[in-house]
Amino acid sequence: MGIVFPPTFTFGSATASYQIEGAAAEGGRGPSIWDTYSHTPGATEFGDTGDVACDHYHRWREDVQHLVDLGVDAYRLSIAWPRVQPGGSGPLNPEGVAFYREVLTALNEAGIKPYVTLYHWDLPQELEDAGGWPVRETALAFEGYARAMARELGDLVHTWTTLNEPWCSAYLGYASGVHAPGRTEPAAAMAAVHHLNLAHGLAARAIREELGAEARVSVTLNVHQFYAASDSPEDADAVRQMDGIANRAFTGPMLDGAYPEDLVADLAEVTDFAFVAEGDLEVIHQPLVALGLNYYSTTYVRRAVEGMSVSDNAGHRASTTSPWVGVTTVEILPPEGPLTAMGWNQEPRGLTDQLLEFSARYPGLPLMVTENGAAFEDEVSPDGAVHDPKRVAYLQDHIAAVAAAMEQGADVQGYFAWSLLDNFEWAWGYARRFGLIRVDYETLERTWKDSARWYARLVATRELPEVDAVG
Ligand code: PNW
Repeated sequence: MGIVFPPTFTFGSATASYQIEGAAAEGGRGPSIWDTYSHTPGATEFGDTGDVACDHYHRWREDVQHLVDLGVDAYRLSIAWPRVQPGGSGPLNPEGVAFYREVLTALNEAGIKPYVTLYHWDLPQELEDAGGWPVRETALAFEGYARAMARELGDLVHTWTTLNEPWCSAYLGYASGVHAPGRTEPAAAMAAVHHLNLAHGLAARAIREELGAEARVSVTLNVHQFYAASDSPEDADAVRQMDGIANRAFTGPMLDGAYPEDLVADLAEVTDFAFVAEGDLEVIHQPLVALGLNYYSTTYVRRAVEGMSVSDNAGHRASTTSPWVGVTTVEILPPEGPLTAMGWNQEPRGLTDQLLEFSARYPGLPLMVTENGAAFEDEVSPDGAVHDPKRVAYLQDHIAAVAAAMEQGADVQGYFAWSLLDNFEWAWGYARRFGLIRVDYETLERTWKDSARWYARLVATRELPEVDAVG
């Protein structure tokens, strides 16, 4: 018999607004930084944009039916801020709010718990024009938006997630520039880190002010799971430094109430942290019902003499500017083993380690795996079936890794497969497919891959079957 998950464990799947909705200029939606960026020549693979994406805006009923057929307990979706508040502040767009009310109502009627992310990277363009995340006003605008959503949708949302992966928003958006808005300003990226942290705290507080102390509020981080290339103290220090800039820059203020001293010292030549105003750290340090972790792969680092590799295992398109602000003497080793189509390694033990490390460091804070999955070059059989054994093996091994952490005492409450559908994979456009369900971008037809059938069986039985290891 395989591993059995308790009935209280939440199995779900996840998407994000810009990656699936399309209808970019419909229903009163305003432009976001991803509209601007994806329409900039050379920014995305093949010039792909989210103008149509999976056309979920028009096909959402069908997609909810797929969730029903998968049998998932929960669905993690995000709200497009410019769809509900086109300018990022000021009046709401009733048509946009009505769209999400309809979707959320259908989910509730189907018994699927909506996990709603307020920010999965589609910042209203007007706010970027006024400075974007490097300026404090953006965090204040986010508080207003979060409060408005709590009022408008609070009766329909199971769990609120303030931000998705602020690491990507700050460092890919403002340091390496491979994500919108495509800026390459390391000092501004650090200001963005802080204003994203502040936005999280302000939003968490506002949601509880609107809905009561028992409102379920969380945040999702892409914690990088670093390992040292050797057991030398130098390489251990490389891990410490990378963990500081990548992970503790967020977990420090959010979970411990302060920026780590070693991070502040490491960044002395980049920033003096003058953007931290009196009282900010108290605002950011909010109680959470759970911490969301998005996990895909591991990263090996070593201390280098000078300069660092820009082949940084991030699976994004080449940039000459590093996302690793202030880091000049760390080298990221090339990933090893069978890689996914993103060029990411497959190392499930990293997920077990990460869950155990967080449960040891933050006892009493439940954990949720809010994204996990893999892109592979799926093949469509002549009969139309999509056999994706590598994705099945990846999911199998990583869900087993979650179970291993739980057996060792980690309080993991759920797992969301990324993604429900093939979708707009940011800078990679439609050239990378993460879906359980295939999308034909000509016809927009949805086809279940083998992994979708496999996942539906897992959700129904709660039992992880034995399969071959990752190959
Ligand atoms: C996450 N990196 O993105 C996002 O939350 C999803 O929207 C996305 O589709 C998924 O993972 C797969 O990529 C990331 O460069 C994008 O390290 C880039 C990186 C990490 C996560």
